[in-house]
Amino acid sequence: MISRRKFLVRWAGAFLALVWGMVLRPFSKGWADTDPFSGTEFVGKTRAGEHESFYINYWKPMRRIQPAKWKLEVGGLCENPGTFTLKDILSFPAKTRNSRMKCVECWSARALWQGFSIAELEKVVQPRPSAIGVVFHCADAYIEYLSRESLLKPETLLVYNMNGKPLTDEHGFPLRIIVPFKYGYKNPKAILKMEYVSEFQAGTWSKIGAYSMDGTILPGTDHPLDFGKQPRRIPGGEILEY
Ligand SMILES: Nc1nc2c(c(=O)[nH]1)N[C@H]1C(S)=C(S)[C@@H](COP(=O)(O)O)O[C@H]1N2
Ligand SMILES: [Mo]
Repeated sequence: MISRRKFLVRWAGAFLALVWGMVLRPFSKGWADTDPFSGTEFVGKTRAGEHESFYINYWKPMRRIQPAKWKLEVGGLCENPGTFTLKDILSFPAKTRNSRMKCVECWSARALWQGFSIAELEKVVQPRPSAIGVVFHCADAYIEYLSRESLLKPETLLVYNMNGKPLTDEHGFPLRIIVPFKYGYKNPKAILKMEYVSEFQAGTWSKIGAYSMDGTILPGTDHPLDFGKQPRRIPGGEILEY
């Protein structure tokens, strides 16, 4: 019940943003602000999320994002940089994929993710040939880099729904990326900006932890939360076995 209510509240927010943009904004010049956050409530690292088989990880406590004010900014090395509202995002052809997210700190969990391919976004923004990757800037000041090669793989999606419902703030509302063959730290949440760049950049987590900058899942042992943390061997790459 709660999630249904949240769902309605969120998309009602997006609708209000549209009305605001079309009808009210022209009459309120100078008043509109671009801060996508609301209030003083913070989202942080927790082990008690709404999707019980997931832990929640945020680098820094993050103020909740207000759907009506959020826009995805896409810029850097592209011919046609722009901003996208929630409504714009939802109008891309939807794709759904069931995949496991594997955190480098032992745990993993599986979910059904819905979103769209980066190729659809690129049709609009038209990255320059010199753009080899994207730096993602997130609402908690987290930064992560992904090569365009990884971004354009069919298993990679920009995601707004998790298990059939809009992402919760905890899991990265309104938009995150799922790259199932890379560790969780290469799956940035609560994305504010995508910047097309010509050079690799180290992400937040690979700078603070002793983990690879590339983030491809290595062979080893996994402790899936949805299987009671029972250890399982993994061969490396996306976990397809369970
Ligand atoms: N913005 C942001 N995205 C992030 C992180 C973060 O700290 N900030 N942590 C990453 C890490 S280390 C993991 S394991 C996953 C966890 O995803 P979840 O919180 O939805 O379970 O988010 C990734 N995306
Ligand atoms: Mo992680």
